Amino acid sequence: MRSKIVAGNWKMNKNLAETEALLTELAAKLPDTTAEVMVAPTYVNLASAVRTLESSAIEVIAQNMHFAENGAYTGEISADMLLSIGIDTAIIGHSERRAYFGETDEILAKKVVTALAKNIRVMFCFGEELEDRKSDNHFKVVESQLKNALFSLEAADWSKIVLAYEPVWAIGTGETASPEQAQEMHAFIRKTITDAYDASIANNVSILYGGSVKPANAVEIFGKPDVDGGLIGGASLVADDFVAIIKAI
Ligand code: G2H
Repeated sequence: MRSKIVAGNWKMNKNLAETEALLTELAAKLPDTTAEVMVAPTYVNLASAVRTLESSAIEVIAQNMHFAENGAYTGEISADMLLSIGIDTAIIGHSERRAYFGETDEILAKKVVTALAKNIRVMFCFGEELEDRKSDNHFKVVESQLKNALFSLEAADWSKIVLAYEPVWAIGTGETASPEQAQEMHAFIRKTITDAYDASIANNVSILYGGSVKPANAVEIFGKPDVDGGLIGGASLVADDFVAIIKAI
């Protein structure tokens, strides 16, 4: 059975003191839930976040990682470095990494392979741009993003994959895909995985929706049968909003 997940992607927000304060507030306010709750603070604060949440059910995850094992990659962070501070899940392929840091499907495929080889769970992000949707190419784009980065994996690898569908036009814009648009795409993603692998892999992978999820729209989006939770940006930076979204699952 696939798990429900609510993850907060803090992006490049919150300094050390702010990170500790928000995590402490979140830990205190965390509602009873069967969902996995995760937060991804900035790299420099990951180790301290792990310590702050030591006795909380909230899991700390990374926003990114490099595909190389180690070496001359100035400014990058390896899988082993994450593991060494107790982090075993990484977001890979966020659209901001693709758009601003040149991360191609090919690079992302290498990151996924490295992460899985290190037993790191991958939260793989993908989604079409506004132009793709306007030209009715959104299914084709999503299919090719999945195929290029994930469909060379072995069937067994899929137990360590979480998908996050994030239409780029809905990220940080206040514009959200309608619950129907989200459901339509999530069902398409499951069908694409069924065609490439089989129905049991497709039915067991958690598919999160991301893109301007707020307390006001979370219940409706999470209510759709193929939506297993959300990757939350802006609204995860305010404890009460993130808690309200967790309650919506
Ligand atoms: C999409 C999302 C979190 P936001 O990037 O990954 O951000 O909720 O601010 O649109």
